[in-house]
Amino acid sequence: SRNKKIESYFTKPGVEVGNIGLSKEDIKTSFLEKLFYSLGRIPVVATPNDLYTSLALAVRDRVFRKYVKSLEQYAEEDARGVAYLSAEYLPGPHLGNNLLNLEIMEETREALAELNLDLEELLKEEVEPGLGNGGLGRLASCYMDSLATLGIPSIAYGIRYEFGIFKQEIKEGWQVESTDKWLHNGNPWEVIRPEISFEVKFGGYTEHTRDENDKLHIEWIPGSEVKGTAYDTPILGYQSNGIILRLWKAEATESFDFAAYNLGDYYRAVEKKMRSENITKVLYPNDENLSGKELRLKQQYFFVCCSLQDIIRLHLLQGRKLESLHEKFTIQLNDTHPSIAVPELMRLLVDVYHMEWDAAWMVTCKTFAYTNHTLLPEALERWPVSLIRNLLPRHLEIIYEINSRFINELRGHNFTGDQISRMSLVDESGEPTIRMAHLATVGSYMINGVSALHSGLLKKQVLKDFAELWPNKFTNVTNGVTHRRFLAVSNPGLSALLSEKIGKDWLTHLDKLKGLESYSEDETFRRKWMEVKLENKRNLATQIKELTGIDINPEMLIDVQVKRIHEYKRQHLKVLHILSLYLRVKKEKDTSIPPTAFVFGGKAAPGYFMAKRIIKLITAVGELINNDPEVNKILKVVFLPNFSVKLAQHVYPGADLSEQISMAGKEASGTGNMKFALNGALTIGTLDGANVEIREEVGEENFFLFGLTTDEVENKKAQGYHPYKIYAENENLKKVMEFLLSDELTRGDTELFKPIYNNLLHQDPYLLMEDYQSYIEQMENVYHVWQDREKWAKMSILNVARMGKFSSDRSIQDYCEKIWKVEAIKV
Ligand code: 8GP
Repeated sequence: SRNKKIESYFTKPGVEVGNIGLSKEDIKTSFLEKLFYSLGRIPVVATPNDLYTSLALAVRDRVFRKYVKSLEQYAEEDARGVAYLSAEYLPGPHLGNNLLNLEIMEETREALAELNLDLEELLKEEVEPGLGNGGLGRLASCYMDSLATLGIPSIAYGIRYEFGIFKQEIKEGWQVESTDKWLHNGNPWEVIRPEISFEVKFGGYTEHTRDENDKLHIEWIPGSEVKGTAYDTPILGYQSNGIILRLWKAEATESFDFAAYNLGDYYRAVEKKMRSENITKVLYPNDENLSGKELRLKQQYFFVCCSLQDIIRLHLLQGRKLESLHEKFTIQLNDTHPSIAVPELMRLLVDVYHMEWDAAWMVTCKTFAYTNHTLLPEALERWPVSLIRNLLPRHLEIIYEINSRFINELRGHNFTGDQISRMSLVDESGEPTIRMAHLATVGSYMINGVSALHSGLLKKQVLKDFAELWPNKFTNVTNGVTHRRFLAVSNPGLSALLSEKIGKDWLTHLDKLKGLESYSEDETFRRKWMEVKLENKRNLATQIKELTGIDINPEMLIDVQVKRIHEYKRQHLKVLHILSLYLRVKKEKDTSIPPTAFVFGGKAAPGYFMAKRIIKLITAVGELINNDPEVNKILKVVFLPNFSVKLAQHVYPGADLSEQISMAGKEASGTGNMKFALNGALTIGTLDGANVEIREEVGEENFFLFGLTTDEVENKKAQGYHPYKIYAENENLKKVMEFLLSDELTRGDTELFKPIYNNLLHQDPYLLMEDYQSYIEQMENVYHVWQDREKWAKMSILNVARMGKFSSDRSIQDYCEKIWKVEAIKV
């Protein structure tokens, strides 16, 4: 009856609880109410953070209002839903996005202006949650935006890291890391749910006993326990529903101190508490590389265990049986990081809920689906058997049981011994390890890669034998990005121009951009297009000045490569090109090169030696070029420190050229490539990841292609690759390479770039030497087109017009149709 009463508030037409109106006056009143009554502040003493927090709280009320509405409806319809499990999220700042989605950007701006406040200033105050490393985490957040917008019943689970991805500073040209204290000023977007908390066990041993009927019972006697508590952040869709991002924080269990306190050992009790809380202290900053650390496995199990218990709680709350879990929930594994969920669900069903193994296995493999995000061998997760035995003894038994049944099945299919040992969940070639990608594959009903090329390679390489066994379990879902954040919010100039020409439908149907194509022939439109771009370039130049002190002339060609620093992404190939230009200007007095600003940004994993050297190389080239009056009118080199979603939102709109130059076969998809093109940058790139599909969509004549294809790379490597030979035969490349060791660049420290030099000359695993010449030539072509601004503008318009496919709305629709079989419920 309590519920009925509350519901009646929502169902009575026109009746609202509290002040959640959307008019300027409503927003102003709410804002002041929050300042006075939630924060206890008056305007004269309010700090910028107080003002930002008040606005955020006022907006959050409106977001929650949408969320509770959707919740009501989802519950009523008893709909099938999605649980998204990801160890990483990179939501970016919430405020601007929520204002867009509530359609109150202008009302809010005006409300604040009447109070003599500037919305832009308050937006700057927000510290974003850096709870991810890069592509994978940002993708998860784009998908939340689309899940909410499309009205897909869903919930996303993850870890509430107290310290997110480290803060990057550049000191004397080197990356220096410091902790990211994103919660320092409080977090107005989250709500703690003290009563949604679960216990998570670690260590200990298992006890096997038989009852009077000879039925086996297995009990896990843990060595320690922690508690996970839910922190909810509502994520709003455009003009529509909201969904919840539920992040778990580790705490000590109530009983943590019991024994120790009784013994009067206060310090030991507190130490135990601290150890529990350590689990969610910090995000591992490795992108596409393993840390192999015990704490990382603890994090993975911790959040998976809490999330599965929560899913089961929600399922049972609706009065359903566990046997139907897979009918009501599908659980998406964002890479293998949450793949311990497979044995964990088995443990819950069999040990805790006493289901028979076969029935439990049926439910489990119909519940999970797995997305692979990388083929890099160093990123494929493997955990030592010994580590799992110590930390999760019961799970190891379950994994062995799954494996032995799986191997029996393979024998039944007449697989050879070789194939079986390749496919086994346990790799026994060295120290025994569990192959998490195999575990995820065996435990899932569908497996997908993130671009057409990558999904194909997944079936040819990493999961080849599995694809032969279960061809129908494999599919592709090409990544997408939310154009609402990455175009509507971050590029208001271009958005306004688009809406003026083709209306606002593109906000929910990105393929409507097609309507723009014909305007590429319209001279007046092209002029407006270029004006908008120039304005965005001015904005970017201002950011660059603020962050680095470097002056950029906004008229220059702005050529950008922002992404994690990794050898396979080949930031150093870009550097070789820049050096070739430098030598032309400096030594050959060539003044024909169009003025260009080369902008880099991205973090290197703190333990990744080569990546950190590459940053130093970029900044050293920058020092040399930016301070040389003979060169710096033509060339500028910038390294933007601490690349983040917030900074990215300034970068994409201001770019002319997007660098997507990874070695073919290595970049699973890429999503930055989509964000650039959506903002009118042209792409120079290889046939890698989603570049292939972007080029297909925008037309090959509107894309600057270079480099070997995946097949050519494979053949080259198979034949024996000799980078030194290429170097020796290319005079220009030779000069550029030798310059890496020059005093001019290294200021006498000739060892500085030797590791890069030697690596490229003698190993060159990512074929920079091979692709160098074709890259240089294609860059010449870029310059050639750039001289003809009308043509450039035409190509830019066509790029934007043809980006419809790369909305994350389309990706989520694909997931719904090809994998989840979930339907939208619009509120
Ligand atoms: C990335 C891929 O490298 C990128 O090509 C793709 O667009 C993106 O995932 C989204 O699918 N992979 C990762 O970010 C990754 O594997 N990160 C894990 C270690 C954190």
